Amino acid sequence: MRKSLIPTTTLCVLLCVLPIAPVTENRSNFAIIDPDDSIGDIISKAANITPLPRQYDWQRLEFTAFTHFTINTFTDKEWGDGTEDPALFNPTDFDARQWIEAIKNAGMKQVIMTCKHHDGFCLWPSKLTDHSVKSSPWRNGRGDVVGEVAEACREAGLKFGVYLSPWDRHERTYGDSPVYNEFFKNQLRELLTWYGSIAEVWFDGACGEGPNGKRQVYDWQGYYSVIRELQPEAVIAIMGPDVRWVGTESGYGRETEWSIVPVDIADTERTAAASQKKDIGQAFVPKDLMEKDLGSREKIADASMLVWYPSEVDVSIRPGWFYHRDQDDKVKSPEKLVDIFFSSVGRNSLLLLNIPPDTRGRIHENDIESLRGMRRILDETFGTNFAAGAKGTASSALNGHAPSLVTDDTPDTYWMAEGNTAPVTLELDLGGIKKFDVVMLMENILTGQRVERFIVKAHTGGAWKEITGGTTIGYKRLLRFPEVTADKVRIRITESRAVPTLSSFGLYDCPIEFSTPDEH
Ligand code: FUL
Repeated sequence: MRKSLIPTTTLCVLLCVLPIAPVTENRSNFAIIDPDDSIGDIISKAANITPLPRQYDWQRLEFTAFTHFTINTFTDKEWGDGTEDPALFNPTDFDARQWIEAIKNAGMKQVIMTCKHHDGFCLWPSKLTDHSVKSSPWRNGRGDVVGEVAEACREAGLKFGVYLSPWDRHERTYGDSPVYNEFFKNQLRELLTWYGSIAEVWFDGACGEGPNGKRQVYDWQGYYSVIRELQPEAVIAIMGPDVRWVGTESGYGRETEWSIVPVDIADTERTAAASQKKDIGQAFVPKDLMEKDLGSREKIADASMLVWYPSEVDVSIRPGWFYHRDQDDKVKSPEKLVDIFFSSVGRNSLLLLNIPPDTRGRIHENDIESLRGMRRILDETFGTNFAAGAKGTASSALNGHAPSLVTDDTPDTYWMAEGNTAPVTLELDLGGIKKFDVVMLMENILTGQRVERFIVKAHTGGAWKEITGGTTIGYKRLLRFPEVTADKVRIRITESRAVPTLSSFGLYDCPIEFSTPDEH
C-alpha cells in the first residue's frame, strides 16, 4: 500500500478536529485516502479504522434517554420563540429521582437533558442570563433542574449528558457572532464544570434568526475546544465529530449501517480557508444523511478521508419531543418500542429514546407503563440465550481466537478467522434441539467493522435451511424471522473487508409477533 502524503494544511485541520488514536495499538479512527490508492487500498484502510475509546464506551451504552423539558412543557409548544415569561415555568411536583427510576428500570444507561432549547430558557441558574429557572416561581427561583437530574443520575449509576441549543431565540447577542459565541462557550463552561462528569454533548444544527433578526455564525471549533478541555471523555454528537445523526427521527436505523463513512476534506479546507471560524463541524456530516447506505464500497470509493462516525437513532416515545396533554393517549406501545429497539440497537446504532416529563415535572404514568411493558418483552427475549456455551467449530481460527469464544458471554473475547477474508464459516452445536426466532451477532469493533454480507442457517429436521442474513453487522445486529427449531446453526460470512471477527452470537425467542420483520 502506498504511503499517504498529507498536505500540511490538511494535516493541521485534521489535527485540530480529530483526536489521535492510541499509538500503542497502531490504530486510528480515521484514514486519509491518497489519490493513488487503489480500491483495494481504500477497503483495507476502511477495514482498519477503529473507534476512539470514548466512542467505544458510548456504543456499549446501547440504549439511552433524552428528556425534553422546559418552558415549552408549560406553553404546550414544540418550539418557543424566546419571549416566554419565566414565570410560566412552575412544575407542581418536580421529582428528578422519579425520572431516573423510570429510565433506569427501562434499561437505559444514560440521560441527555435539554438544558436550553431554542427558546433560550436555561434549566440551570446560569450567571450569564436571567432567562432561567432563577427568574421562575419554581422553588422561589432557587431551583436547578440540571443539578437535580445530574445528581439523580449519579445516585443511580447512570451517565449524564447535556443538550444545549446553539440557536437561542431569546439572547440579545445572538447574531452578533463573536459576542454570542463567547456567551455560548461560557454557558458550556458552566454546564461542563458545575455538574461533575458529562458523557455526551448533543448539538443540533438549527441556526435560525435571533430576536434582532440577525443570523449567527457558530464557532463550532471553539465549542469543541471548550468540551475537549473540560470534559475530554465526552462524545460530541450530531453537529460534532464523535457521533452522527442516523438521518431520521422515526426510530428506525438502516439495515446497512457502516460506522466508517467518508468525510470530504476538500469541503473542510474550503470552509476553513474561507473563514477564520473554521466551520469544521459541517465537514463531519456525510453529504446526504437520508441515503440508504453511507459507507459501502461504492460510497467510499471516491472519498478523500474516512472516519469512524457511528450512528445515533433519536426518537420520541410520543409524537412530540415535549409533553402535551393531548398526546397522553398517543404514547408508543411496548411492542412499538421493542420494534424500535430491534431496528436501532439491532442495526449498529445507539438508541436515544425521548421521554418528556409533564407539567408536574414527572414522567407520565402512560409513558412508564409503556416502558415497563417494553422492558418485560426485552427481558423475556434476551433472558435466555439458546446459544450460550455452544461448542463452536470454524473453517479457520487464529490462535487465541477460538470459535467457542462467541458464546462465552464475554464480548471482549472473539473468534477471528485465519488468513483468508471471506467466505468463512462458523458452526455451533446447540447441544440439543432449541426453538428461537431472533439472532444476535456482534463484531469485535476494536479491530474494525468488516463484515459486508452474511447468512445464518439452521439445522432443522435433518437439513440445513437459511433462516436469515444481511449486509453489515458492526457493534450489534439483531435479526428476526419465523420461529425455527434446530440443533445446530451456521454463520457464513460471504463478504468481508478484511479477516472478519465475531465477538458474540446469540439465539433468542421473542414472545411477541412483529408486523415489520427484518428482510434481507
Ligand atoms: C431538533 C429540535 O428542533 C427539536 O425540537 C428536538 O430538540 C430535536 C431532538 O432536535 O433539531
